[in-house]
Amino acid sequence: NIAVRKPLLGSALSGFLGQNRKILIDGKWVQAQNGQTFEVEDPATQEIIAHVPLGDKADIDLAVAAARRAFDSGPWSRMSPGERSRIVWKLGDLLEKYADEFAELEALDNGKPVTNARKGDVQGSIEMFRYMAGWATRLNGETIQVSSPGNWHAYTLREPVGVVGQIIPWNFPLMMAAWKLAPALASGCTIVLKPAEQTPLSALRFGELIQEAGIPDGVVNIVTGFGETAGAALAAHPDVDKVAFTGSTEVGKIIVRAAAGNLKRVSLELGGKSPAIVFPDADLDLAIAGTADAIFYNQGQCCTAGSRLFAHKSVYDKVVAGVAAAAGKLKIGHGLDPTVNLGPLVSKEQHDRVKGFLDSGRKEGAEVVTGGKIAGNQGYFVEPTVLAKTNRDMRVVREEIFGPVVCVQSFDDDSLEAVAKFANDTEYGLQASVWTRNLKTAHMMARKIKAGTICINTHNYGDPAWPFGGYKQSGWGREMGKEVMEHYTETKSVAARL
Ligand code: TXE
Repeated sequence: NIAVRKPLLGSALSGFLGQNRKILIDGKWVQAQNGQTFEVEDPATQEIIAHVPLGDKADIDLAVAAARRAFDSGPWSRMSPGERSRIVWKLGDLLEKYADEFAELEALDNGKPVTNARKGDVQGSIEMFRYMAGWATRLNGETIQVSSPGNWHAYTLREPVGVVGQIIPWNFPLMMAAWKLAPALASGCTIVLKPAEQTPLSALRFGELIQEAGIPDGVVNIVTGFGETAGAALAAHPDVDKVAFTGSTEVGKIIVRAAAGNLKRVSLELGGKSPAIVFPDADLDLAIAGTADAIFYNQGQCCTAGSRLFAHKSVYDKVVAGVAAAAGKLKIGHGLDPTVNLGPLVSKEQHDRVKGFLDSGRKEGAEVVTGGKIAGNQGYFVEPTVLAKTNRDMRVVREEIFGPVVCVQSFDDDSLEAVAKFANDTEYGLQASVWTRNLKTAHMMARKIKAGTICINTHNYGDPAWPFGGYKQSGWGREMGKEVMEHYTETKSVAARL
């Protein structure tokens, strides 16, 4: 009984979808050079909701040239930090003004529940611009006490890195754009943004806010298109100084190779297979609700999703039953229905992929406690699924599924070292959560787990001030916090003989 329905769109949204969409290059909305477009689909109904330009290398070349001009001679990189800060702050205000429209657009394009889109994606993006606005006026160098003999005045300057190519995924389309654009703008860089082909709409709508905020032409260019063409051209472009990428580990490696041509700076936020570990002394109500949310939020399409659930033997049965019961309470349906909390997956490709993992889990002997099948006969829905009695050798435990599917394993070893070893038995290292009432357990585990972000009695945590990124094959560098500013600036050292 899946409620696949499409509520009436607000007039602003219908207006946006009703027009032919264009891409933003040098402050102008233009067609792709080849004149072609591609279809954008509502993943709940499989209806075509928009056509957007099929940008490729020719459009990327024009966009990079515009960003280069805007960086080298435009006012942006030379504007006073205070003025830049004010404009970045304004982007947050404008997003707030149109927040409901953006939430609906995300629900329609990605499939996610509109309530989550408003509270999570859109609010998170607003906060990101406001937080990063503050960094524009805080990019200070240092005076350096050099050890050379004689009189010296030595200091460092922080300068924007230049033209940045930003390639983003489809799981949080607006928020990924905000994570990328906000620090780049605050530091004075200029940008070519390529949204994911599955979800290009909110980035194009955001381009209108870029103009409304008064950002000079060419500072932000937005080109829609496919990864192998537009994305590859951007990653390889000799006039791009840095590429920032969020997506699969497989494509992350392709980006690194492409970037090697001119040794552009690279930051990568890639896949994950994050452990959620429930100790016997955990507040079980909190742990069950939290670990269920860790995997089912955003249909499991979070890079931090708690997809490997480890429960101590003494609480294993309760945790498995509790998470399965939480799955049963989720209302599946069209993301635009405000009462829905599990929407469809983003695309047919993702649907097929997750179905393949469900078949593989069953074949390899996992116990399907609940779910286990695709849902409905229209749209890309999957039942929230709990696979119990899984083990380290199964494909479902080793590979990122990126769907609402959790693999549960039990542990009975009381040594934290041994538990950390289970948690670390993965090529990824993006996030881990530890569920316990014991402070020592919590903070010792935080040290032992090889992951860029550790959550204690919570999961999928994020905040603009909290550095975010991965160990191992989950990526290079950190987004957010003051760490991200390192990636968007170069340090220049100056020494003067007095
Ligand atoms: O990702 P891709 P896909 C994982 C998740 C998912 C899997 C596949 O496991 O099931 O990846 O998803 C652009 N040069 N994540 O195929 O291809 C592409 O156009 C330059 C985790 O959709 O990595 C899009 O803009 N760019 C992840 C972006 O890369 C290229 C979120 C991401 O797409 C390119 C998404 C190329 N050769 C998927 N090929 C996370 N970390 O959150 C593709 N792109």
